[in-house]
Amino acid sequence: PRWKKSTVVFVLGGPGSGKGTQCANLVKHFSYTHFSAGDLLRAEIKSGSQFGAMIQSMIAEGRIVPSEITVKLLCKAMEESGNDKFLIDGFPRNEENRIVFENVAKIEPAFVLFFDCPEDELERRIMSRNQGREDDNIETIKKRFKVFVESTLPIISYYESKGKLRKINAAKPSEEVFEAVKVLFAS
Ligand code: UP5
Ligand code: MG
Repeated sequence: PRWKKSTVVFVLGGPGSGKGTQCANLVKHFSYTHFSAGDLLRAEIKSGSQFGAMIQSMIAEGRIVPSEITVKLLCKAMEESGNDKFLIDGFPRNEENRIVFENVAKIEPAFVLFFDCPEDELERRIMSRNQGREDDNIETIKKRFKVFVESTLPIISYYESKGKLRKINAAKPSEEVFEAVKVLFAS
């Protein structure tokens, strides 16, 4: 399929770091299609899939859903999109995610955006939004932070060691963050 030769940018950062916000900004200026792995998983729960209950309980605990499920959803979304440039937001979250994606999709990211932001600011942002997400409560937020530090930070270091990491200070106002992000796509 056409998407196998696609350009992929992974968008990583702690919970509430602005991945979704900045991807929404990017698609207005550049010809990328945005997929949030978390959004795809939440849609899978709503669709009545056989894995729905399992996915739901894992998200409620801030745990990382098995790679096979997430990678399948991402590949299906890419295939159906008709585009060949993708922002993949919130994935890969651990080494297993990264390896399964590489093996199944056979795509290496062009680069990896990392939205760096202190935990207290992330907590403020998540607690002050009201989107009805089941994982937006203080207990689950703490678990999401812990999983981010233990499982996702090593992935970020991996891409840094490969020279693929583009680190952005995400603690600034959204417009300023976007100015820094835009530059990376303009070149
Ligand atoms: N906001 C944004 N930018 C701001 C700024 N610069 N200044 C001030 N406020 C800012 O933003 C969060 C909030 O902050 C919003 O109210 C926004 O207006 C404001 P948002 O853009 O939504 O941040 P984002 O990083 O997208 O936050 P999100 O909560 O979506 O991140 P998570 O990584 O926690 O959530 P995700 O949906 O990716 O994953 C949820 C769960 O799904 C995971 O915990 C896991 O259980 C599961 N999952 C997997 O298992 N595998 C996957 O591959 C992906 C997810
Ligand atoms: Mg998001």
